[in-house]
Amino acid sequence: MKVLVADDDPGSLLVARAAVELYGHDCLTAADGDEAWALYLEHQPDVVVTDWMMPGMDGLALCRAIRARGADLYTYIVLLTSQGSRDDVLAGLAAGADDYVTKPLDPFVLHARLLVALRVTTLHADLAHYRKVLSQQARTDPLTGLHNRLKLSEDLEQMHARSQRYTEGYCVAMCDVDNFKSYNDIYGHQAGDLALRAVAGALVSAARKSDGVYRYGGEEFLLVLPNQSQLSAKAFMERALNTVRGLQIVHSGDPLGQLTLSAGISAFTSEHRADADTLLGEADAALYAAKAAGRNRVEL
Ligand code: GH3
Ligand code: MG
Ligand code: MG
Ligand code: MG
Repeated sequence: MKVLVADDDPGSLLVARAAVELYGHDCLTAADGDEAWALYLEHQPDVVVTDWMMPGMDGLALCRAIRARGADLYTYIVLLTSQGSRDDVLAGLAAGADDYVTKPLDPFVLHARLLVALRVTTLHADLAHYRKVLSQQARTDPLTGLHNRLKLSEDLEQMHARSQRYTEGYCVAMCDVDNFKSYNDIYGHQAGDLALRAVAGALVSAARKSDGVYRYGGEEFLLVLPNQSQLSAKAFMERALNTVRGLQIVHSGDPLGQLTLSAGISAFTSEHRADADTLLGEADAALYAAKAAGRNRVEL
């Protein structure tokens, strides 16, 4: 572990450093609270062992500053206190310290505390990792690997807020696979799943990095296209539909003999400052029009 020791008494600092290094940890030292805080920010140590009374920022203020950051990784804090100061101990733990050792420091006692510190920081790192994995999983569609509706609603909210502020336009495109029920009926659901994955991949490959591609529902996909006019979005979606046709997925139940996509587009512009739900409704209506006009096309 990386351990930061802060103490204004050079003798105590030496003893603490020797103990930390004896038990195989890396040690950083600070001669006062301000230096400790600067080193903390720079090096993100796993453990901080800090004296209470120091010039400048004292140990308690250091504890509070570390806890106030609420960083993803947990810093285990051990307070160095003088003997017989029971109130200090309570105040220190209340300020955010996890444990305390009394001075003069016994290297073995610090070693014992660092064992606990390792267990606690490892546990916190695991939790942070699982939180991240779960958060990603909750926003991902398992079949296609695309973003799902939860992520869409979050992204749309952000996109909308930004557009309101800077009056940047953006478009949403609702896509739906044509005659997909009969594709499943003819080729089976497993083949249907594979086709959906291929379509998702084609849409991603057609999209720019800043575009968002989401699985909206069963065989429905939604694209969020920032900084596009309705016309440029239409040209873009026509290319995307072409990319899907380029997959050449044979579909005997489709008039064209292959799997195709229909799309409807709606735009947020300075003249049409509709909220996200309205835009989705308009894109859906345009999609319906594309279906009614014969499928395999884009409508505004
Ligand atoms: P249209 O051209 O009007 O869109 O006709 P359609 O047959 O595609 O429309 P419909 O809504 O009747 O059918 C959608 C089909 O998509 C029905 C459903 O079984 C299928 N589907 C939805 N989600 C999945 C999925 O995850 N996997 C598979 N294999 N099929 C799915
Ligand atoms: Mg001191
Ligand atoms: Mg559908
Ligand atoms: Mg369909």
